[in-house]
Amino acid sequence: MERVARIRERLQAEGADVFLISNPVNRRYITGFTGSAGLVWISGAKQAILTDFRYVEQVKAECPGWELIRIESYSDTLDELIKEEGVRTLLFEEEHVTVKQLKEWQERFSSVDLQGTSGWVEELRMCKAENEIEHIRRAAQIGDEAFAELLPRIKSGLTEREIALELEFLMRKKGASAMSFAPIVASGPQSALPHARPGERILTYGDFVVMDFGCVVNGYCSDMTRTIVIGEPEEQHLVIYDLVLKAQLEALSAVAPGKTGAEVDAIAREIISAGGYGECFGHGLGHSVGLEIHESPRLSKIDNTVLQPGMVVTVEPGIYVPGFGGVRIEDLVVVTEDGHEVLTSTFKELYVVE
Ligand SMILES: [Mn+2]
Repeated sequence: MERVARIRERLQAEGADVFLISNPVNRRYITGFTGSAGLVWISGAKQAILTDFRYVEQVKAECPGWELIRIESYSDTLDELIKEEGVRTLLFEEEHVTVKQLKEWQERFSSVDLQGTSGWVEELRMCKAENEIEHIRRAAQIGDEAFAELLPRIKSGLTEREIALELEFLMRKKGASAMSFAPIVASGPQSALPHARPGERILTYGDFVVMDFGCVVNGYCSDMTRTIVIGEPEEQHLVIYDLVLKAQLEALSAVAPGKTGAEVDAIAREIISAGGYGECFGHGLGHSVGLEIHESPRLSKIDNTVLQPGMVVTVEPGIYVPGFGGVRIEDLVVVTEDGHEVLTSTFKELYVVE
């Protein structure tokens, strides 16, 4: 209940009575409830989950220590709670309440000061506890194992879609409950699009093939990317690949508590720029990963958050040359007390499909 205590401290500091959670991911993080509908009410005196008939038994099983309030109408229940607790100031998550919802609350609870907040739970989520890291570690391991099984089967003549399907199948078979996102398999000129969708393109000699994928274990995501080449690489393949790999290794080794995301990003960016491909690396170096695939802080030019132990981030520089192809290499890494631990264990030397 450490997480609720942190919310209550903040409520007190703000002089507010209630914090209302409507983001499903934050709801899960704070209460353990994995269902798809509900509100969380945290006041000084009460911590309750408001949900409907469908989730009553699930809340009882998943959320010891939480009061369950079964609703017929959320607004009616909120009205009752506001009166019961004499609420004057209610804080809500402004990124997860619609304009329509807010208008309804403002009309109905006209005596209450309704204030939007941003990032309260997301900030708590930034540093992962050991059990959260354990789930991410397992998800990363499944990604490694799936890739190791897939790799010897990749050959020219297969389509991107067939490879993506196989990756998904292997990860599910090894225990993943879902994909972190639909796997990206991008070949040849398509690999120059950082977030290409796998299509019917057939793998051909001379192609780079970028594979970016991850899976979910107990709600927690993993993320990794490897790039291979079909047939003997040419000079440009080798130059680009080596540059991305060098940038990735240098940036990865710099990940440590006390560094900022911008500092780690700059290490990779300088290497790629010095190699003459600065214009071809147009995205940030990485992002945090947890219950969601993209979390804060980011490793990017514009994020000055100081890295702390327990943060889990990706390091994924890339070079994308329109018409030719692209390379991205991505590992998942935990910031530790004295540096970092890399969760992705797949090799990074250029793999050539004969
Ligand atoms: Mn990523």
